[in-house]
Amino acid sequence: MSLIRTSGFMAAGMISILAIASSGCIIRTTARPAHATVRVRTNAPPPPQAHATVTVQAQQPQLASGVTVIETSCDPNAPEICNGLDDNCNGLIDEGCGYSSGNIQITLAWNSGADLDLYVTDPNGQTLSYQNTRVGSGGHLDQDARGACNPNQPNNTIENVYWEQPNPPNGVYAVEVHYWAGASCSTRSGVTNMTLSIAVGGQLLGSYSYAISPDQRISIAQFQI
Ligand SMILES: [Ca+2]
Ligand SMILES: [Ca+2]
Ligand SMILES: [Ca+2]
Repeated sequence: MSLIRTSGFMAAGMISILAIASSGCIIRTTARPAHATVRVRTNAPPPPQAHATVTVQAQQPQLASGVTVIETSCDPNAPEICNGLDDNCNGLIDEGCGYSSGNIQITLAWNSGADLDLYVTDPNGQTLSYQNTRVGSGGHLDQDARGACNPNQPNNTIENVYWEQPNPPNGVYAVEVHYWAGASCSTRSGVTNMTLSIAVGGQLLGSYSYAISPDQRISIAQFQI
């Protein structure tokens, strides 16, 4: 077991959120405190160094207009529903919904018939999306939704990315969302409320809410491990 405490942005073992946000949750209205520290126990299987512990430090988020941080009320007895949030506060987003968690999980959910697309770029510069569902670092987009407005699938307003590798590469992960505007079946939904949640090492780093417009592409968050 090792304990790594870091303060520099590029230091190994640190995860920093450069998320766009103010606060909320059931919605706070003030910014997430800078330098909040969260301890994460990785759930990587042995060996080596099973159950290594790292300290995660969130830096001052970079805020963008219109984005809020969602803070779910933490109830371990709550039912986990398929909504892009960690309802039961166990660090896994939507477990049991047919898509996977891992040492990195990023889940997008929305509430209209629009076709939103999740993009996650790994530290190697490879981007996961519906067009490229696996990358060499172990990332996998295992839940794609509303492709060309397809309504015939479970959880058809949720997209999910996770890392199958127990030890994803260190570096910066960048998360973007695009509102596909290639057909009226998508754009007629107009401005759409979406939620993005990120978990690393079995710890929820944050959930973010944003109202996205047709054809908009937004960089929601970057984090570093
Ligand atoms: Ca959960
Ligand atoms: Ca949930
Ligand atoms: Ca989609």
